[in-house]
Amino acid sequence: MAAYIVCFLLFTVSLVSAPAPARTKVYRSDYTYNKKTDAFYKLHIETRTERSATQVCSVEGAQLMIPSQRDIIQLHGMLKQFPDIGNYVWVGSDGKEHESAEETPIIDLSPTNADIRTGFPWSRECDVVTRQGDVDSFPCYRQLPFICKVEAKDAPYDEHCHVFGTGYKYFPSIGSCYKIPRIVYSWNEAYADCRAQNAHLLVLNSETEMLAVKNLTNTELSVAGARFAWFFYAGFRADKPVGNSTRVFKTIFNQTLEEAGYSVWSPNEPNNALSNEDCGSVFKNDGKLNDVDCSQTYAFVCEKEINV
Ligand SMILES: *[C@@H]1O[C@H](CO)[C@@H](O)[C@H](O)[C@H]1NC(C)=O
Ligand SMILES: *[C@@H]1O[C@H](CO)[C@@H](O)[C@H](O)[C@H]1NC(C)=O
Ligand SMILES: *[C@@H]1O[C@H](CO)[C@@H](O)[C@H](O)[C@H]1NC(C)=O
Ligand SMILES: [Ca+2]
Ligand SMILES: [Ca+2]
Repeated sequence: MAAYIVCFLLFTVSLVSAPAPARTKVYRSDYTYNKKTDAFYKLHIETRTERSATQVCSVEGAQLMIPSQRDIIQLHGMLKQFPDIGNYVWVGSDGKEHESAEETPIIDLSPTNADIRTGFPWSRECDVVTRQGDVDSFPCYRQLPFICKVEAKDAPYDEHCHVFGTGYKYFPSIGSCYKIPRIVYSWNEAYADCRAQNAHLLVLNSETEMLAVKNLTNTELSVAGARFAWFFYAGFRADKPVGNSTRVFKTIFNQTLEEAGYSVWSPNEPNNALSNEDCGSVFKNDGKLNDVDCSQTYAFVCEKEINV
């Protein structure tokens, strides 16, 4: 009964809120739109150095938010949902000098002002916004949450592949678009990133598709920072085995590899090295499958079917 009432209310509300605006502004599903600034935002609560944060924003088609007053209001609202992530968030430089928010230690081993002026990397300061809405600075190598922003007019959308991103390559023989984002992530992060772009982690459905993807992984420049450069995360992983039953690998669409249409493992795989290789990857050399540790960072392939 209660469920019925909720359904009814939702239905009524959706009727009332129609008609929708002529063109709804949408971007990656992990970005929030702000009408006042006509821009999209994502507060990353995971911590990174300023340099690494800049890279993540860029891979998402955005940039580290250079804060205007309205942007700071947006950030303030977002921060309220996360009372426990500390007081500082990396933002892009507004070109002005700001006070350092870091307290000076009693014994100051940090470089002198002279060092700062000569630009030693360990003394470089980058901009943060505090919970109170002030712009301060912090040593750039510190790991902090960060906020990315892209103006609606600059937010990339690929009309052909129907994805929120650039650089997708269409393979007519497969009917899918593929991209290797220029960043390395854990399996979960890679899964989330493809999904947010309206794509998904690669699922191989045929030998032909394997060959096309092998071509892609062998022609694109390798992505720096991977645990091993010759593996790319793909959209399958093992269920936790019950008792001593054998592990079953399933795709992100809940199919076995056989059901999906491609199940050829690289020689001696899956080997479950260190008993923790529950995530799927494709091997650059032969295009075939390998199990890897889900927490390691690897490059990955996003896929979007367009003939459906
Ligand atoms: C990849 O595909 C291109 C174009 O179809 C082809 O010219 C090239 O030889 C292929 N490369 C590999 C490594 O298969
Ligand atoms: C599981 O392993 C245990 C101990 O290694 C063994 O006694 C048992 O028979 C196995 N069960 C099955 C279903 O293979
Ligand atoms: C996945 O498939 C299995 C067997 O085909 C089914 O029992 C299970 O409910 C499915 N899981 C989800 C989340 O759909
Ligand atoms: Ca596929
Ligand atoms: Ca393995």
